[in-house]
Amino acid sequence: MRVAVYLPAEDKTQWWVDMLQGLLPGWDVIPVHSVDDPQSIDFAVVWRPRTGDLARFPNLRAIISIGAGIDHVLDDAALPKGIPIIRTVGSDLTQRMREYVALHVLRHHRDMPRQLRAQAELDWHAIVVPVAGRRTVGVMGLGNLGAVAAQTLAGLGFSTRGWARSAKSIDGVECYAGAGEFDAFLDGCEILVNLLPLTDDTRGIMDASLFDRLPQGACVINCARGPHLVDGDLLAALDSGQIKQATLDVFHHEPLPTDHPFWTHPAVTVTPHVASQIDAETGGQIIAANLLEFARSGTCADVADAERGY
Ligand code: NDP
Ligand code: OXD
Repeated sequence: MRVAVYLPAEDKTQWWVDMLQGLLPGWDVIPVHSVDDPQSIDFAVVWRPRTGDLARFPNLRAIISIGAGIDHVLDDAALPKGIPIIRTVGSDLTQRMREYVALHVLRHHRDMPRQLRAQAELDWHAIVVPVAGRRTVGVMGLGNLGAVAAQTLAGLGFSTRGWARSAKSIDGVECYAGAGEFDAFLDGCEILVNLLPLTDDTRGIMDASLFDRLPQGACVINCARGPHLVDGDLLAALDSGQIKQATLDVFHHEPLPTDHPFWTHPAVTVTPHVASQIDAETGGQIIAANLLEFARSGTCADVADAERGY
């Protein structure tokens, strides 16, 4: 079997090539830029492939996304149709996201930014917030990551809601489904976490109309994809006080351009797409196992639904 690997940084591509080669003895793993016989490629392992890279391989059996999202693959305007896309998921990823969501929800809940400002001003300023059970938090997206995040928040005692496309039942989480229940889900949500996949239906979902449906002073956390958020609408909502604080891990352009107002906004916390970056060695093992399973059986558990977009 021959595998072509592409990541935007060449040194990272070589690192993944070496690691996967070690995990797949007898296979041939090469960087996309070294492929001289495109017909021979069976699998492509990619993160943000360049337009047309994948279309070069006429005998491709599957595309492997180095990550849970497949939007970066579907973005390729020349993507060959009908090739299975396998996402990379696992307990390492869900655990990291669980930690990130708990950290930032608790930070907003306890108003840590205000508390830290008080310390900087040598101000003994006691902030007493409602107990978690009186704080309503909502998670948009109840898949691999969102369901675990919601369970974690419920476990911390928050009044927790979740929203997905289809109906769910998660212990301790009030679940809402579909566009028809979106308003009810948002109504009263004081801290909102986004864990949706980026699709035509969800692009721009975090806009002025969503912010207006949250209670005044709500906090938002975007750890899914940058284009879920309308940046200008968030800045306006922060300026008006409709939104009090935002934690953003993902952006329209990554790295976030140095002149972007989010970097210096006092009510915005920026993290560099690290909410849940899978440990590369664990990710490599998952990818190798998926490749072996797909080569053996023609499918594997982590094949995404490209039509649906996730
Ligand atoms: P899943 O595919 O497992 O789950 C997606 C969830 O979103 C499902 O519950 C789905 O509903 C719901 N959903 C999809 N479309 C809609 C819609 N139109 N309306 C309501 N709900 C919808 O995804 P994961 O949990 O694995 O990952 C989510 C996203 O997180 C990824 O796509 C990626 O963009 C991002 N991510 C970010 C990382 C980071 O470090 N910042 C790391 C990893 C992922 P249903 O269950 O009904 O289908
Ligand atoms: C992913 C990501 O999709 O890292 O896994 O964002």
